[in-house]
Amino acid sequence: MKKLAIFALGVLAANAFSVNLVTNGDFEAGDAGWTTTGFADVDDWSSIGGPGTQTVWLGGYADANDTIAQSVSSAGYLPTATLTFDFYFVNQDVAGFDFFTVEFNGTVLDTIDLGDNNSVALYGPFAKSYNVTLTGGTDTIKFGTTTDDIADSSAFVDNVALTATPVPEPATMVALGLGAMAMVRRRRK
Ligand SMILES: [Ca+2]
Ligand SMILES: [Ca+2]
Repeated sequence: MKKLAIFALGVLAANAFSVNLVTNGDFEAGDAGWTTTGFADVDDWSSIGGPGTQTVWLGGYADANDTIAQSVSSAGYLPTATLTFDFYFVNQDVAGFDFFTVEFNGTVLDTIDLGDNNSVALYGPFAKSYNVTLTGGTDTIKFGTTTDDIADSSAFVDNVALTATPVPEPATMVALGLGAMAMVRRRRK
């Protein structure tokens, strides 16, 4: 019973204090907080993203190598975190030469083939979610799209969040412990 109570409090604490470390993850402030290369284009793609109007477009032209990245400080946060975002793509290829990648601290978390049936159709939104490990220092989220020289597929990203949990303060730990003990005592009466 005591273990259960402490576990329940721990879960409550984790949920109550989780925070998003990403700045301007919905791109409504343009590319503020983000670093872009190539022709990564934050603009009004309200027919694709949302809520809001601003979304980032990667690819969509020949020999594209577009990236958008953001570094955040994870000092004071537990290592276990979740990277989430909304993903859309326009398929415009016949042989799978256009790719979207998700990287965290230089490690590729996912590679998505954007082209294999030349449908020129919009797919999405797909709610993407990845478990990541924070360093407690600086962590970098990066999205990229590469295309070959014909049939130029596109990727769109919106609503990026890196959800982390602060390391509990000693005072919080004591309070949780006392709370758990109090719960156990009440149950024993
Ligand atoms: Ca947006
Ligand atoms: Ca292509």
